[in-house]
Amino acid sequence: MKKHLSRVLPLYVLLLLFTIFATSDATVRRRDYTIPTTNLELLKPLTPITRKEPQDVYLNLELSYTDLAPDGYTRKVWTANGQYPGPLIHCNRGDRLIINVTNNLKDPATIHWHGIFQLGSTWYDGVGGQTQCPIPAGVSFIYNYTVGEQVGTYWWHSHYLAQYVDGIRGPLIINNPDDPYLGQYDYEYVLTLEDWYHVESHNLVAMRLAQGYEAFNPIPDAGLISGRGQYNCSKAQSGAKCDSNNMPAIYTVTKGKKYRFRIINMSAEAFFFFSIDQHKLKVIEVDGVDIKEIELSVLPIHIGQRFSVIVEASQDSGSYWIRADIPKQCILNRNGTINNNSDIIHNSNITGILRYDDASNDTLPQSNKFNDDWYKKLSPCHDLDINLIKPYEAVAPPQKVTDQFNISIMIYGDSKHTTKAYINGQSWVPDLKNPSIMKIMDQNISATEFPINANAYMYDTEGGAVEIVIYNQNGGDHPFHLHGHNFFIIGMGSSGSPDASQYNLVDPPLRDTVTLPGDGWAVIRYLINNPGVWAFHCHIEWHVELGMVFQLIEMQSKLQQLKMPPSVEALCQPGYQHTKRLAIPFPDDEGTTITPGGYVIPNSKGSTKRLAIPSPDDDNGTTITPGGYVIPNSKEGSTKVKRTTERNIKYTTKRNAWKW
Ligand SMILES: [Cu+2]
Repeated sequence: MKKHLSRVLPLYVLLLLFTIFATSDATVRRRDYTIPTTNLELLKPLTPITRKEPQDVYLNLELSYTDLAPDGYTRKVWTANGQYPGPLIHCNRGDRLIINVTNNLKDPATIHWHGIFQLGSTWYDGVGGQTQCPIPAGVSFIYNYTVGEQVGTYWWHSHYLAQYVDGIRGPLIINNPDDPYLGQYDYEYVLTLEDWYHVESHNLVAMRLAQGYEAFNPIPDAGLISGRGQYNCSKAQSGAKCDSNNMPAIYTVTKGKKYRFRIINMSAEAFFFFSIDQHKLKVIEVDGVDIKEIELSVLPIHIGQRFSVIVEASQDSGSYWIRADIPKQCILNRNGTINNNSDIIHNSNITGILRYDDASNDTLPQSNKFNDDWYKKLSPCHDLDINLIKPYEAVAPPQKVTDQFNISIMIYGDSKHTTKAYINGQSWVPDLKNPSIMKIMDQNISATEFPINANAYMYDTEGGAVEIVIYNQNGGDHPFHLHGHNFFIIGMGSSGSPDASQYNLVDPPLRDTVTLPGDGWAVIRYLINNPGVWAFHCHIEWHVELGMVFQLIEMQSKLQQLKMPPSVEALCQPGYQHTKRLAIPFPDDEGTTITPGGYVIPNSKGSTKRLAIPSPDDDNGTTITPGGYVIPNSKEGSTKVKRTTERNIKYTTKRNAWKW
């Protein structure tokens, strides 16, 4: 019977194909897509911000569990405001973001603002074990910082264990009122790329770290574009709620118009080659820095990296594939690798659709992938050549170095056959109950006295410059992300070792995430101007869990003179986790409205009438005014205490200050 079937089946398939084509005039019929319940706002053009003046932006992020099916497979997603991807945060240069995070999960949580410098506000950087104690379950905490002079494309995500992989992540866009490319596009879109797992991250981490496990990182089940993807439900276990006809991300364009796409890779594991069939990408921004335009047909993007590209809707009206291909070489796999039966091994070409608004929505794109020199020039899992990225305003990197560090990266199994990642021989262990910031600012402990597994590297030369030479002694590629700064990439190589005479000290790219090639190296420099505790880590989340993290303690003596907001200290109080608190209403909540995205729209009196923002210890009566002052409670007296923020720390941030 089996033999008979195998002979007859191909005939049936042929007959079926013939029927489809014969009845559809050789066009491919639209699949009867199911509309997913994911966040739709990314598929709409950004509402332009027309004001020039900075404002206070109020936002509620409520973390909770929501059953969603981003790729058609329903699972418990860890969400902010019940949405996946999380709410889009859109603000202006200079705005103050006042974000009330209410943790209604059963686990602690933190939120990190990826790429934001936190100039003078390191305690709001959101790294558990480094810049704060995690927000306990049931507790609200307000992150309150300005984005300063930064503009461009960023994102936010949980920085507690591998929580962001379960869904707590979203875009953060800072509008530039003086955007040099403003006249060159008509609309803006945000587009996120994510790999997606059906198993919750804590289970995957447990398997990855299990004794005797010597294979690779968990293989994703699917890939998503702006939170949408497809999954072959025949692979799902029986009883799963699964729909193979999940609708992909569809971006609508009007012929003749130009679109700025802000592309963010928010993955745990995946590198992507991004492209749109028959539409060239004019790259104008890399990791928050405007660059001289480069025209590409395909864009390499590793985890944590961002690009803005201008796409002109200049082709024949129709539908075109948006492609996010994961090259096979970039998902390491061998026998025994977690989830190595995943469909993504066979189909790692993730797709969305670019559709002209006058095109029929009845047909699937029939466009073909670019087949030009760019694919030959680019190597899988590696960054865009650093020699191609030229900042819009060329800025010279520091010519002299005051503090130099050599860092080597390794991954290997220890004597107990447990795989760990090592930074100069040490695997990072977070001290969640007493993070670095508390040790330094609260207990006056110098970073030189930190335990060796804190992986702390210290420099205290105000106005000096750091150089970090990172050697990758592992064969895999690692996208390293630095908090608190972006950096000049003055050299990079896939083999050999750095040669200082070859460094670009004239016009190197500025990024905050650099991919270390397997067995290669990179050399970065940046100015010492932001006192804080800054994580530097591989953004492959599984490698973070293996310990591929170190922390840079910048200007400790300055840090010790600053005063941390009491609300941050309060998170570390023993027993704090037992205090059940509900969401903190913003003070003028009478008459305000909160949008589905969590934005607080002021009442008719206007935002200037807002009096005070209660901080999480408002039980004690402490308040923070919009001016950034902490008003202590009655027990501590009513004297206004000036809060230490960037407002009373002087920095030279002028661009020409980089010249030495
Ligand atoms: Cu890594």
